[in-house]
Amino acid sequence: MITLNPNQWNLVYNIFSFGLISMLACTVYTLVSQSRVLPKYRTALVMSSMVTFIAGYHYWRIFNSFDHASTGMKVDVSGNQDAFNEAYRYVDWLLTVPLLLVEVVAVLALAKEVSRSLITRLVPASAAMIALGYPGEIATGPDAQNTQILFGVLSTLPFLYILYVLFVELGKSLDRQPEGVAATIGRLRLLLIATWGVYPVSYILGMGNDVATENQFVGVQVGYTIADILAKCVFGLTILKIARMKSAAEGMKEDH
Ligand SMILES: *C/C=C(C)/C=C/C=C(C)/C=C/C1=C(C)CCCC1(C)C
Repeated sequence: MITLNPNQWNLVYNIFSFGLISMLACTVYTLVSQSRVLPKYRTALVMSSMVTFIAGYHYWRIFNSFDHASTGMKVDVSGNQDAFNEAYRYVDWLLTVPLLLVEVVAVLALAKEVSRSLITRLVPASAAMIALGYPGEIATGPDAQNTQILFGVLSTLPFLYILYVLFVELGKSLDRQPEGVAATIGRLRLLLIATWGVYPVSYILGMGNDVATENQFVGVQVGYTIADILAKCVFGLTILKIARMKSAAEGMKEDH
């Protein structure tokens, strides 16, 4: 059990609620925007809608789990049956992180074989990154920190590999893209690294032996939620913007 002060408890409660509605609003927005881009870019928008829909569902579960685990300002973080369930987050990431990478590849509309080769490397690496992070995330007890460090390092290996593929491998195919497109993709990658980089930082915030302190719990939950909103909603809106720019450049007329 940890005992939050009323401000901390309200902050966590409200940020989960904000995360939930952000995901739902983005899902609707990207869905109704389908007709504003050329058909070849619609897959990227479908991926974005799926990502925020899946995340919206999990924020609903996370929100309820927090409410359920609370008795007044006391929150059960023991990992037992009625405790706050951190697994929803990792199940969410296991599904949404590979989809986000497919979303990036889809909006680029590269040659089929290039897309396939990127996806077959990025998807397994991202699943490994999340799966390896989980044992570290849930570790508690007197030696928890060793487990957290071990799995944090293991999870960082596929993370670095993903960055390598996005920056080095993808960079090669960018040379063959028109000037404006290459610049936009460059900005998309920067947004990705800036937002994905928040996750390992939040993970480190939560490290330590025995049960997390109140400040650690709040820091980790707020950090992950803000990162999710940036990496899924803001990212999805950027994908939409790129798809619209490319559609316009390829001769699509706006009908309003
Ligand atoms: C929508 C959710 C996203 C984009 C989640 C991304 C998650 C990561 C980039 C997590 C990375 C981690 C490490 C690199 C090491 C420590 C453990 C993780 C799983 C937090």
